[in-house]
Amino acid sequence: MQNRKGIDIFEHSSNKNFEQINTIIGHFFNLKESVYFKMNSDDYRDIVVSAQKKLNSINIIKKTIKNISEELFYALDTDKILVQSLAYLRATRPSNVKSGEFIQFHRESFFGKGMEKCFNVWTPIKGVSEKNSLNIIPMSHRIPLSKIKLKRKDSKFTKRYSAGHKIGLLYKDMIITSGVDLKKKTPLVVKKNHSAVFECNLIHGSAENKTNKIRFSYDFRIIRKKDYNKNMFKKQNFASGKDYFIEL
Ligand SMILES: O=C(O)CCC(=O)C(=O)O
Ligand SMILES: [Fe+2]
Repeated sequence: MQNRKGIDIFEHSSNKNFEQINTIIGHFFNLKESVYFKMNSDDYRDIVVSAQKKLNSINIIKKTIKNISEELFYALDTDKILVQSLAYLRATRPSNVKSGEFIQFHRESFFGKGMEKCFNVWTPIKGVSEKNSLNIIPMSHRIPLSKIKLKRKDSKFTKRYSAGHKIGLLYKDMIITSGVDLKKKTPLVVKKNHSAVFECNLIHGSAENKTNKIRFSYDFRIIRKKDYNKNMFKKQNFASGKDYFIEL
């Protein structure tokens, strides 16, 4: 982003996408919420994987970019971008019924080389409020990586190559132990029909769901072509089976 805060919020030029997304959510989550609250993690995550597949089959990334392209390309100062080959659907249950369905505070570069220059496109769908939204640490994109101390830990909730891994949950947690004042966390409030776009270096996460409804949102990453170096992304994206970043 060209602005100081490393974050911008863009309104979609049409709400047709949201209608389609809500139909998909309604189709895959057609039972009473209490049924999902009782489900074990494997069964629940399989449903999220299926809904995520459907969401990607309607080209949700392309449609989202199209809807915000005017402001986005202006902010990035280019329309030459690559996009993640798959969007993650987040369907986080209330934390009093299930834990381990949100990601701790992080930068994308904690998990993969080359991600320092990317941007997150994060879009709420349903049931998102300041009580369960993604949190950000304002201005944290300016903290040099060398100042941040991390502890790596196997996840208690998610195994590698599992359904959880497919929906973007981590099989290894990276816990920030110093260098960032996590007390400064602020909920990212994004209105209906809007997407937040923020620098991947802006520390974000900890979207624990303190409401009694499932929180639905989707997200993907983009990068300017000039900042992309294919050699940095040797691994394929496990969930899509494709390169991490692809042409729009
Ligand atoms: O929505 C979430 O819980 C995580 C989102 C995230 O980490 C991202 O968009 O990069
Ligand atoms: Fe993230």
